[in-house]
Amino acid sequence: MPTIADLGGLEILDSRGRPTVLARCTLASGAVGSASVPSGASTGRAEALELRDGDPERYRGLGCRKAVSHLRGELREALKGQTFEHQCELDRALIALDGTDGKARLGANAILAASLAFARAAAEGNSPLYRHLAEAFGHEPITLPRPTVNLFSGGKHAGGQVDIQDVLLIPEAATTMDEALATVYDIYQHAAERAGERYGVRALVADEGGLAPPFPTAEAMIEEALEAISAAGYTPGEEVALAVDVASSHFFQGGLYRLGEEALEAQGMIERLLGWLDAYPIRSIEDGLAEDDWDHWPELRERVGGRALVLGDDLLCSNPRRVDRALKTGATDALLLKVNQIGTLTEADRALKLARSAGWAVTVSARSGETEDDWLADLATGWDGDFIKIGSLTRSERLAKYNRLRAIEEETGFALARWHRDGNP
Ligand code: 2PG
Ligand code: MG
Repeated sequence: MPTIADLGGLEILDSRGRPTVLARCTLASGAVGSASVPSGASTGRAEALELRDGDPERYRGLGCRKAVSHLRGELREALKGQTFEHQCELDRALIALDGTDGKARLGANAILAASLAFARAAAEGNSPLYRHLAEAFGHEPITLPRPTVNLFSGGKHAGGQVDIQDVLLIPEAATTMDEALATVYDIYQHAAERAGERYGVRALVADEGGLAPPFPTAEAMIEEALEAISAAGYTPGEEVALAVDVASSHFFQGGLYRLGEEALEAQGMIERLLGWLDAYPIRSIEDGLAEDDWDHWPELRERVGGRALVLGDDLLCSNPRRVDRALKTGATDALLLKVNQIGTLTEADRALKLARSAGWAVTVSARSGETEDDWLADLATGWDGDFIKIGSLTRSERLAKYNRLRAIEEETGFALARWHRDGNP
């Protein structure tokens, strides 16, 4: 039975060079686990609070010393010597200690770091983290999540040269992680060369490692992805398909979707997305509508009619209450799971199980600000994610997770998940 002997914290820097939180948990058995938490840029308004120091003299207010001091102080004092038989008991204690709705007092960054570090320590010496997370939450994984890999970036991850945030590759024909990554590498290289020839920006990459040429329109970005797939010798829509993260909350202003030169009402935005589905092999549309546009999401889902996943990120914020609302209103049929949006493993698992109860697909996702920690790969495998979204095959904070997936693949022999709407792979 894991008893916490000590808890510590450290302010470290994420992939944007901004401070974030690392927690270290020592158990009475001597096992030690540490974990660091990521941070978003295109955040949803309903996300749990990421506690920042707000001191403009230091990291422009983004310091995490307060969050770290909570780990070293209040949380350490409260948890030291306590035994938690199950992860959910610790998470419940963390939530109670914070005492606010959105982890606004101690900070979701401190709380999640503690939640994850405890899981790591509990797994240490017993089983690999993916298996520990599976067993702790009653999942029975038999596959690896299929990677959806960022090729082109726009929006808040790339300085807004194109409004939509991501065009991602889904290596659909691949049966192994090994094959999927090799396929994506090939296409990325072709896309980089083509971007160099056309825009002279071969090497410039965005926050998640995606290429960020100054495409004139979102459509041009999507079409260039299809060209790159073909140039690499793959058949778009057969071997490799696309996903898009429209991240439309971030260009929704004054009730209108400001896409390029246009200002579209929700109806117009829905028509635009349906037009993309007609024209391009897109399997998943993330945040096609804005985070508070609840009225129109059910129509989007209905009119998409199962042709692509209607994936909720900012809309759902991995929050069981919002997932429940989406479930009851028929707003989406897929969950983007980012545990730092909600702040503990237990609450994230609740959101996932709710989504699963309605037959939704689940994409487990990294954030645009990441660390070299690789727990996401274990989480996505252990919790049986259909897809995983990490970013491009560039930048070590992304590669740490891909490489961990390769190691898990080697160890388990799991093939890639194959999502089917009827749930029968
Ligand atoms: C998203 C994520 C990851 P961020 O919108 O899905 O791509 O971005 O971490 O900036 O919220
Ligand atoms: Mg998103």
